Amino acid sequence: MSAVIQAPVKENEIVSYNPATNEEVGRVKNFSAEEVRQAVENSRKAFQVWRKTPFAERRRIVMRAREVILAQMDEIAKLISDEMGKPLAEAMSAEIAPVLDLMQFFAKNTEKMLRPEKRNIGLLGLMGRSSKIIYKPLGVVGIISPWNFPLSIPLGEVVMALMAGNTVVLKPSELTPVIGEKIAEILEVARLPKNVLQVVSGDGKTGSALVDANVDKIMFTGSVATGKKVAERAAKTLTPVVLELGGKDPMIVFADSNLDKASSAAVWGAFTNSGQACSSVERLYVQEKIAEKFTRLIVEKTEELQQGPGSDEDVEIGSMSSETQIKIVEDHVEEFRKSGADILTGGKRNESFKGVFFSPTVIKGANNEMRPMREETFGPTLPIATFKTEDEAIDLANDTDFGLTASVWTGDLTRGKRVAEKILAGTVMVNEVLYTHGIGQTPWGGFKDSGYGRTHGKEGLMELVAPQHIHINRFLLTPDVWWFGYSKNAVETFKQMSKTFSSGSVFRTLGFMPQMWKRIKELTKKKGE
Ligand code: TXE
Repeated sequence: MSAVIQAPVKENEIVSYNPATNEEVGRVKNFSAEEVRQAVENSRKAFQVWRKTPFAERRRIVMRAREVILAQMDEIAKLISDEMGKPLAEAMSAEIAPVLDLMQFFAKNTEKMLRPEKRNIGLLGLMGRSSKIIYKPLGVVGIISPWNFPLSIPLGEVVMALMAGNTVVLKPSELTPVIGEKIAEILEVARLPKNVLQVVSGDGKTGSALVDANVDKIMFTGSVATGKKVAERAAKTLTPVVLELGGKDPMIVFADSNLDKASSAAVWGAFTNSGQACSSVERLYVQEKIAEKFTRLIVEKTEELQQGPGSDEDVEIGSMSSETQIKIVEDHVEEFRKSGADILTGGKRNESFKGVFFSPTVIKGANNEMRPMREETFGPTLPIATFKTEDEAIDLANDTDFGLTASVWTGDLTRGKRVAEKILAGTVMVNEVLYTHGIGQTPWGGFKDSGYGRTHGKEGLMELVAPQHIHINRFLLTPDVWWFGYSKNAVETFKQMSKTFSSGSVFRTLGFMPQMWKRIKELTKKKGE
C-alpha cells in the first residue's frame, strides 16, 4: 500500500498535498487564535464602511469576481482537482458553473429580495398605524467550510453574506486551504475593499477560535460531531449558527421507472466526487420485482467508470480526499461484509495509483439494521436494499437520523409528488438526484441531524440579515385604549376588544366603536384632571 500524506498542520504553516499523487500543492499560513481575533476586529471596522456601500457597487464587485473566475477557469479547476482529488470535469460542472450562477443571481437580485416590506397589520392599519420590515446586515459573518466542495460551498456563502452587507471571515478546511486563499485572491482582484473578506486558514483550533470570537453569525458545513461542538461553543456567546451536517440520502426506485435513466442516476448520485457529497445517494431502495435487473444495470455501469487522478479529463472517479476518509469507507464496507451483504463490485482500495483511491463499490442485500446504513459513509459505496410497497419505501427512507435530500424515481408523477411530500428531508427530488445544491435560488439545508437553518435561496439570505420592524402611529392626539388608567370600563373595553377587534372582522369591530370612544374619553378626561 502506498504511503499517504495527510495535510500536516504545523505551528505556523499548513502544507497541502494532492491526495491523488501525494505531491505538494502549496503552503499557507496557519492562523493562531489571537490572529483570528485580530481578523474579526479588522472585519468589524471594515463593516462600518461596507454596510453603507450601495447595492450597485456590491453587485459590480461580485460581477467582476465572476469575470476573474471565468478568465482563470482552467487554472482554478486544476487547483480544485489537485487539492481535493476530484475529476477536472466535476471541478467545472459541480463547483465553477453553479457558483457562477449563484453569483450572478445574488448580485442582481439581493437588493430586490431585501427591499423593505410593508406588513398587513389588519385592523390596526385602519387606526393610523403602519408596519414596515427592513433588513439590516448582521455584521461579521464567520464561515467554516469543508473540503468536499472547496470552492462552491464557501464562495457561494461569502457572496451572499457580502451582498447582504456583511463582512466575512472565512475558515476553509485544512485539507483545501490553497483554494481558500484563491477565493480571497479572486475577490481582491475584483477590488473588494480590504478586510471585507479575510481568510484565516487552519484546522479545528482555528475554526474554534472563530466561533469564540463573538462574530454575528457562524455558517458551518461539516460533520455532525463538529457541528454539535460548534453549536455548543457558540451558545456561550449567543452567536447564532447555521449548521449543514451532511446526510444519509435515500433513493427510492419504483418498478415503473425508466430503469436505464434511474440506474445511471444512481451510479452518478453515489459515486460523483467519490461519494463525498452531503447529498450523495447513500441508500438505494429498489422495488423488489425489478431489483435483480436494476442491480445488474448498476453493476455494469459502475464497472465502466474510469478511475484515476482527477487531472486527466477522461477520469470519472478521482481519489478520495484523505486517508482518514478512505478508512471510514473501508470500515463501512467491512461492516457490510460482516453483516451478510454481498459486495458485487469494488470493495477495496484501488492500488493502481499512488494516492487514496477506493474502487466504486456496489453492495447487495443491505438493510437498515446494518450500521453503515445509518452512519454517513461519504465515500464511493452504493448499498442496495429492496421494498415491496410504497408505504414500506417511505418508512425505510425516513428510518434515519438524517434528512438532507432524497430522491424518488417513478413513471407516475402523481405518485412521485405524493411520496416526496412524505419524506422528511430538506429537499426531495422526483426523477432527479443530488444536484440541487447547484440551484442557488432554492433553500439548502436539512431536517433532523442534517442540521438547522438554510444556506442559498431567499431563506439562506434571510439567515444573513436581521429583520427590523419599524412601526409608526400617525394618530398623534388619542391615547391607546390599553394604556394605564385601568378601571371597570377599561376591563369591559378589553373584553369587547377580544370579542370583536381581535376577530379581524371590520364588521364585528364596528360594534366595538362606542365602547372604544367611551374608554378614550375616560383616558383623556383622567389626563385633563
Ligand atoms: O469534518 P469536520 P471532516 C462529514 C463526512 C466526513 C466527516 C468528517 O461524513 O466523513 O464529516 O469530515 C472545521 N470548531 N462531512 O473531519 O471536522 C474543520 O477545520 C470549529 C459532511 O472534514 O466537521 C473544517 O473546516 N470548526 C460535510 C470544518 O470544520 C472546526 C462536509 C469541517 O470539518 C472544529 C464534510 C471545531 N471544533 C464532511 N473542528 C457536509 N455537511 O457536507 C473542525 N472544524
